[in-house]
Amino acid sequence: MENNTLDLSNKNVPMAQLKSFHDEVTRFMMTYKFALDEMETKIDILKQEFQTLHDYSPIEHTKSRLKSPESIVNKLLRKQHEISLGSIKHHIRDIAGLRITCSFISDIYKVSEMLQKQNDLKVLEIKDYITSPKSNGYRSLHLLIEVPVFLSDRTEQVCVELQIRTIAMDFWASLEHKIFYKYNKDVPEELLTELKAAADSAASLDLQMERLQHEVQAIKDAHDTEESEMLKTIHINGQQFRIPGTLLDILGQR
Ligand code: 0O2
Repeated sequence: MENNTLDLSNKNVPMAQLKSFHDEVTRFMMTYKFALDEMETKIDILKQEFQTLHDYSPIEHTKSRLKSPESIVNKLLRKQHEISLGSIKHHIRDIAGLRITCSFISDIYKVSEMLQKQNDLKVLEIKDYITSPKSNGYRSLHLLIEVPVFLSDRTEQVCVELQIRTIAMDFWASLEHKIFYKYNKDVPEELLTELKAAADSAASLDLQMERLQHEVQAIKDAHDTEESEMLKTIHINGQQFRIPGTLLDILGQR
């Protein structure tokens, strides 16, 4: 083992070397967990702030996951890269994954913009599978983000993959994922066609919900304007009061 590279073909790796590699991997994986913790805190802050100020949050829920060492090694082998920590850091950018589920498509872009504005985060890549869905119907907004993780003796820039999607997109993707693995990635053609049709239905449901949300918002805005126009400000003994204009009419103070 040199430069944290483990030679998988060598069946006689000394125990001490294996232990040292294990410790290195554990420290390495911890930085991804910390990056996820930071991102989850950021999302939670946005969620709470929105909920408090607007009585509504664009974020429904989040789910994080760390890629298992087994899937990391499998991905490296599949892509024919060397098995080392440097190689993992360089080639596997979805070790830390955070999925954010929103109610509406517009919320996805709202959340993405809010995160892009945070100046401690660096956006490395954006893949918009909503404006350009994959051929199987997969839709989601992917952001590859570098998060600074402040450790005791250094700061590590750690990559986190964000997938932001609606509830309908998430429902479709989790079912498609299950089917894909059930058929060992060899899904029958007719099922693929049905899955594509289901993805299109989910997309049109998202559009319909977005339209409904705009209508509800317009009604609420009109109602709020009407209410605020009806309230008048009066001053009594230096103090300011907001009371309905009709009451002022009755009191003859208008
Ligand atoms: P898991 O188990 O969710 O982690 P790469 O990451 O380099 O292998 P690529 O194509 O550059 O591949 O990445 P991309 O397109 O950003 O997609 C990576 C992740 O998005 C996948 O991770 C899935 O989580 C999700 N994804 C992408 N396409 C599909 C799809 O067609 N169906 C579903 N259900 N999910 C998809 P993993 O590692 O494949 O899986």
